[in-house]
Amino acid sequence: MIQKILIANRGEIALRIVRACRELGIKTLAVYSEADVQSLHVQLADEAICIGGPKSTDSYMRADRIISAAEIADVDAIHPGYGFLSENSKFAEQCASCNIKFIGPKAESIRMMGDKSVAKETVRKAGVPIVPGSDGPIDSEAEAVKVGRKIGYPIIIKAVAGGGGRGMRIAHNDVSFAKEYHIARSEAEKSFGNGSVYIEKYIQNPRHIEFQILADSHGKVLHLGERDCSVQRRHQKLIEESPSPFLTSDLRKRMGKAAVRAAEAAQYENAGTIEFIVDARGGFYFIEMNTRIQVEHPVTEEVTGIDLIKEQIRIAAGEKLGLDQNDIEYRGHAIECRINAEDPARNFTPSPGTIGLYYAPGGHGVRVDSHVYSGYTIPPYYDSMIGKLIAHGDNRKMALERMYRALSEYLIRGIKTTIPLHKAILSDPAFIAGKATTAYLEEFLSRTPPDLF
Ligand code: MV4
Repeated sequence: MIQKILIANRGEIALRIVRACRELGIKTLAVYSEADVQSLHVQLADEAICIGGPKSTDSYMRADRIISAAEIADVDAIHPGYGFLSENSKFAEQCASCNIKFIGPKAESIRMMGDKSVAKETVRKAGVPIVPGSDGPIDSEAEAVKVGRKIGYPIIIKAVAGGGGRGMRIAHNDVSFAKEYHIARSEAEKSFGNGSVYIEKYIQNPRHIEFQILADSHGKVLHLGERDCSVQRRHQKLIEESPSPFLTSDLRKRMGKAAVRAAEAAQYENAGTIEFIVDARGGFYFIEMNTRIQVEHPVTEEVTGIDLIKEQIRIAAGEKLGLDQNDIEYRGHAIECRINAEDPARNFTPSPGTIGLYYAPGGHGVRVDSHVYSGYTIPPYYDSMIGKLIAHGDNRKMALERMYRALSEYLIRGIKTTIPLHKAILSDPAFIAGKATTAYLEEFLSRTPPDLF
């Protein structure tokens, strides 16, 4: 039985978890930094403990302080949200050794999927398609060039400990490849304390399509369909939607089966995401698994009607999934726009500060997940996402129209936000036609005068 949960996060996801717990009758403990006293999740949780200074390395990253708070308040479980300690296998282990349930996969699954090269090899053995490349890490320039010639250019070099696009380099010939190989190694060493890299054929302008997984502790693994996350800038997603306008029902079936096989190969438990890149011809390739709940999970919730945070908690409590794969029904279309405190017309410079008037949209098919309100001050210490606007409709056209309507109602005064950019994208024929690949946003920005957003 889980009676009380510590929420080891901040912002909208902390509030999202408080809300799920309330509905389940579970008590909540918020932990917060000195910069987050005003946050709605601190106000709405049953209890709150300040765990340190504003910087996340002094608070939300401090496993020792979080576990101390958990012991003091006598919680049964910790929900890590996304980011911070959510994919830290040592933290998951520490929770287990203190007899606190970590609401997420076993430490061993986190560790295995955290090594992107081991993850690839694990799912390959289970029959999941991967991008052609090196078998495991590459340890010398000579080996790099040899394997590079075999797979052919362009080639992408990725850090074994990377993920989410961090520490990737692209090379187009032997000369640049040798150079990029050394740069990638030293960057990986600096960023992750692990200089190990692997290489893959570089798939140009793919779509980024991921499958939501739920797996219980009794061995049942389900997928809940896909999210198309192709609209992104420097690996920060801006818009996500489900279903993907690119997938045929045949491709969706094959990718869904592959996603389930990938999770089974990792002996996965709880909510997770299998990331694929999909080329123009419909070839799909596993690239990595995210062993956490993701920012864009509401898109799947709106289409399937399944509350993913509640499912995470039930799974952690040892309950069996109540559904079979065939019971999952997909209704209509959902789209999410990330609302960031940034100025898109000034190269997305962060725009922290105090919100004056705040008015959030509502009405049929509109959902706002945000921890902010009129008079709230956005601290400069964390990432700039201040909320998510999600629209659901019977089909893609209706969801896009509803999203545009909701964006037009959304008032956030006093700071710059991505709202005007979203309105411009939702008016763009290429986006409306469902043609966006991962190259889309940059191309859109280069042909659109900034005064239009
Ligand atoms: C790739 C790729 C093309 N070819 N791998 C980006 C995030 C990380 N999860 C893996 N990513 C990619 N891996 C191969 N072999 C393209 C991406 C990619 C991407 C690359 C450059 C610019 C934007 C991108 C957006 C999504 C995915």
